[in-house]
Amino acid sequence: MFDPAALPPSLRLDRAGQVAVLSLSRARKRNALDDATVLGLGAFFAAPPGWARAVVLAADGDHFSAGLDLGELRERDAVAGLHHSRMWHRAFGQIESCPVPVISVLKGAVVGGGLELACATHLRVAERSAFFALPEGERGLFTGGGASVRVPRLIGVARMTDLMLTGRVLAAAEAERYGLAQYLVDDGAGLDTALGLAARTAENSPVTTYAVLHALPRIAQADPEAGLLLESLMAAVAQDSGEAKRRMRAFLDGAAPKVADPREAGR
Ligand code: 1HE
Repeated sequence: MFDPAALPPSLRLDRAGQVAVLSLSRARKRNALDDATVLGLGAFFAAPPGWARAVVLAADGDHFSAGLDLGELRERDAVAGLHHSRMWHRAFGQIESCPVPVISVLKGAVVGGGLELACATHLRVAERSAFFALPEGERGLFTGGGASVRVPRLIGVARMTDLMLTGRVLAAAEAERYGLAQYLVDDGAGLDTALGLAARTAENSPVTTYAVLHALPRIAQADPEAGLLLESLMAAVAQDSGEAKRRMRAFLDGAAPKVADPREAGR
C-alpha cells in the first residue's frame, strides 16, 4: 500500500487524473541523488498509488539530475561500495518492473546516476536543453547504478565506451538520434508531452501493457529460440483475453480507429 508520508523531502508526488507525477525536488543540489532519494524512489515504484495508470518522473529546476550525490561519497570500503551499488540496482529495478508505464521528462543535466535513473524508465522525453554524459570516468569512478547494462541496450557498447573514455557530452538531438530518448521536444513542453503519452498508454489493454513492460525486455535478451517461444506464449495469452476479442471485433465492425498515416496529420 502506498504511503505518501514515506516520501523523502527530495521527492514530491502530484496527481494529474490517473497519472502520478513524481518530481525530484532537490533543485538546489541539481537533484543529485543521495541515499534517501534512491531509497525513496525504490519504495515508491515498488508500490505506486493504486489509482495511477502511469507515472511521470519529472524534476524541479533546470536539471533532471546531476547523478550520485558526490557529497555522500565519503571514504567507503569496497564491500560498502558493493552494497551501495546493489541498493541503486534494487531501487532502479523497481522502476523497470513497475506495473504501470514510467515516463521520464529530461532537461538540463542528465548525467551519471541521473542518466542511469532515466534509463530505468520505460519512455524518455528529452527537452532541447537536456545533455547527457557519464562523468564517472572523469571522477575516477565506474558506473554503479545499472548504466553498464541499460545504456548499451539503448545505444550500444561502442557509444557508451566513447562517453566514458572521452567525457563526451551528448546534446538532446544527438541523444534522441542515438536512442537515449524516444521523444525530443521544445523546452518546457516535456511534461505535457509525457502526460499525453501517459494518457495514451493508459488506453491499452492491461495484458498488452504487461507483455510490453515485462515480457518484451526478457524476450529481447533471451536466446532467439527461447525468445520466440516466449513470444508465442505471450501472444497466445494476450489474444485469449476478452479485451483483445472485444477490440478486434470493434475494428472489424468499423468502430475502432485505423492506424493513422503520419503524413495525413499535416494535411
Ligand atoms: C552536487 C552535484 C553532485 C551539483 N553531488 N552536489 N555527477 C557529476 O559529476 C556532475 C556534477 N555536477 C555538475 O557537473 C554541475 O553541478 C551541473 C552541470 C549538473 C550543474 O551545474 P550548475 O552550474 O548549474 O550548478 P553547480 O553550481 O555546479 O551546483 C549547484 C550546487 O549543487 C552546488 O552546491 P552548493 O552547495 O555549492 O550550492 C554543487 O556542489 C551541487 N551539486 N552536482 C553533490 N553530483 C551509482 S554510481 C553513479 C556515479 C555518478 O553519478 S558520478 C557523476 C556525478
